[in-house]
Amino acid sequence: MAIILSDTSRTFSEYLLIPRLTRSDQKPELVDLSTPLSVIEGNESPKFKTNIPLVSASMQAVSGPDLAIALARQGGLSFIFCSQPIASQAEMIRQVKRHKAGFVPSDTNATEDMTLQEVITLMRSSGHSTVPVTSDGSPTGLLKGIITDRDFWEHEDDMSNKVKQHMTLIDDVIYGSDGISLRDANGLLHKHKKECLPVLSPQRHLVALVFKKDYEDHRRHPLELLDASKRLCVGAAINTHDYVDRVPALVEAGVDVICFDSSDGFNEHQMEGVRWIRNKFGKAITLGAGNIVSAEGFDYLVGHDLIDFVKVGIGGGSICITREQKGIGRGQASALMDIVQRRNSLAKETGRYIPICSDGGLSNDTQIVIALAMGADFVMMGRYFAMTDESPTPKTSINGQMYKPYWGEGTRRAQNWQRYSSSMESRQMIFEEGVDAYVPLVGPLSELVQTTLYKLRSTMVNVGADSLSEFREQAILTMVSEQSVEEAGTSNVRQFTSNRDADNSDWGNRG
Ligand code: MZP
Repeated sequence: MAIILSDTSRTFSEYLLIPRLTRSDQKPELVDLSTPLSVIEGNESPKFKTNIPLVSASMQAVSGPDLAIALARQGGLSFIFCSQPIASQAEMIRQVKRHKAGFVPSDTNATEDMTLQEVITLMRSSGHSTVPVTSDGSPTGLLKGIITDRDFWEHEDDMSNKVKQHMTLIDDVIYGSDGISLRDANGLLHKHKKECLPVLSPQRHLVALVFKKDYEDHRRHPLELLDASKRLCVGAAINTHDYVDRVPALVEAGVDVICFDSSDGFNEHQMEGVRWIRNKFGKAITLGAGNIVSAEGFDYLVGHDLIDFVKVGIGGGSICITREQKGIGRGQASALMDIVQRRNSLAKETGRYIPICSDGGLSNDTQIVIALAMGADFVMMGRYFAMTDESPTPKTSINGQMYKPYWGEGTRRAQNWQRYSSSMESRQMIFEEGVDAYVPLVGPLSELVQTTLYKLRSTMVNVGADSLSEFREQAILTMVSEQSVEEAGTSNVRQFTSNRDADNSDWGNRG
């Protein structure tokens, strides 16, 4: 006979944290949110950690290069989706690794023989008032000079004049050499009172520009997640069908972390893939596996000491219909607590600590806080990031409200790429496990993340925790009745402003 568990599948919204002593020296801004993504042996430091416990889901509608850059600048990590050809996923990884905060490729360039009228048109269309002049008008051509809107008077000068008659010649341009640090580049801007510094190769070809206005922006991102070469970090998802070709291409492109993307990772195919990757690349690469929802699945995945972290969650995703289509899954809180307990016993017995990612189903900041208090080291989210300006989908107006399309990886729409890919044998999709939907647009990722993190830090202070590991150790959670959930909202009062709703409600209703 089937085993019937005595527990009920629980979700995060059924729990609340009980405050504990807050010390007088504690402040939200002093809380450390860094968290491991790789196994910790004894007292050793993890080989990879993020500066905040948020990662973005490996989904077409979520983790493209722009979002990966924006999230890494906040201290988190994106997993670029694998439901695309290997070459395009590797190119997205390269785009993130190429992005050098503060060093931007020049997107508006002129040639010496352009007329002032042509340059004015160029400046107006790009919105830039400083334009490098290169031998061929390309962003990497030989730099001949710089022209700005202060080098001519639109209503006084002859607009048919050539750029070369008005530009600052290369010999008088202050520039930095390729390889210069951002600190030194900013030092040159400051010393010479310049707004823009071209960075040139030894042959004086244009490499990038550094702007004074970006300096303050850079100072605003103290938690940026950088690799040893000061490039932004990025993760990638892989599947069990083409990892033999995909993983080497991703490693070559510079990926920092890889993770199997599967709705059910308690699976021999995935373990074969894990073994293959470890045989080929050793322990240097940070490798995650999942998804699982039971201690039994955890034992299977971590049994051979091959993976760095596990991902927990089946069927909880906002666009997921796996539970109703296949009857498998588990309440996210129950799954997490079961696996955390097993992970903690393993750590006690062997000194080996496996980070856990709670993946999917989080619909407000409170649930992130509860997931982390329950033992997750970090959370993966799709809908949350899909709603931001930086997600890869177009903004769409519906009845005067702005939305972004958001669809599951288990939809025909997401899986359609296989039909055009030579690396994947096209598999027929008999039924879908996800839906195609819209989510409200909430604005820049930085604003959304900063609000979430401020709330998380405040709660950690309420519990007397200075770090996420202390938060997990000190958290006392209580289950709530339906009546107490009702009590938690406003009752018997009429609100005339929507501020409170906007702050506390699910992200979809913010703003
Ligand atoms: P959410 O943050 O939108 O609630 O959930 C995102 C998670 O849902 C993903 O990280 C992934 O684990 C899961 N997902 C993605 N596509 C599907 C699907 O089509 C899905 N069923 O369940």
